[in-house]
Amino acid sequence: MSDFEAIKQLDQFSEVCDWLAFKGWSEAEGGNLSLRIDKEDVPESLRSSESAATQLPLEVTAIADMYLLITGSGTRSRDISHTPEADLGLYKIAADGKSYQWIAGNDKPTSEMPSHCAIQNEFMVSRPDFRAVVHTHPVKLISLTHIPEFHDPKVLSDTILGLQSEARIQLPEGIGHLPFQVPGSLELGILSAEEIKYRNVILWHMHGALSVGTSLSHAFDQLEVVEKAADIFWTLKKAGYAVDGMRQQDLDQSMDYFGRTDRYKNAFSDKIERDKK
Ligand code: 2HA
Ligand code: ZN
Repeated sequence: MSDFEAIKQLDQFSEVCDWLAFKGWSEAEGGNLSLRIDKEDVPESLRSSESAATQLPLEVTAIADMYLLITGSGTRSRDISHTPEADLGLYKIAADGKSYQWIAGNDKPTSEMPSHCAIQNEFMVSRPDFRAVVHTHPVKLISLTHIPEFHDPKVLSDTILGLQSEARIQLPEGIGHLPFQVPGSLELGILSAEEIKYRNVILWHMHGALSVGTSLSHAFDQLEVVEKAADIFWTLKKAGYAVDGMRQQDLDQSMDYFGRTDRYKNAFSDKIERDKK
């Protein structure tokens, strides 16, 4: 076994990539993932690197000297569990947060590297127990972004997460929607990093979904919950039924029972504040 293969998080990584492929969410080369790995979990021989520094288009000082495992550009979700060392790269962020060094495995990171770095940086600033980012292309979620009224994330969240009685319990802060940005652009990364301060799942307009969590499995779980709720939406629509969802009193009672009322009621207060500016 190589030192790279000794990274214990590879199993979690492979399992989630397999599922993204099984679900049909990460078609062809679509989707990408990253995971912050604590120094103690990086095999000693892989803790430093002699490779040349690659400049980042943004400064990520909160993750200075930290390690990221990230999918390679052009890699396929369905291949990753078979060839993890060829498809996943281990990187170390420089001490000044302005560049990164490749350490082992794949050496050409995903085009969404700026988004992953911006989000990983934001985790350390505002929610340090978070360490995983999953981006993928679930069809029922992308379809929601084609509906103009869902460009308001409160309408989107209240409609979709009200269709199954546990969805809002899982995601009391709702889900976000970002207007179109060019895939892989720095703007997409910066806007995503701002959104994930408040919400764990964001839809990227006519592109896909982003989910963040304390582990890759946590991020994947949330996508399953939201995609299932979206599936209910489209199933009812296709059958010609109204999509009314849960009664408000049932939702309120559930939020109260699970101690989520404040998180639910304050769900979009950040957006109201930002819209005022
Ligand atoms: O990595 O999905 O958004 C392929 C993509 C880019
Ligand atoms: Zn994508």
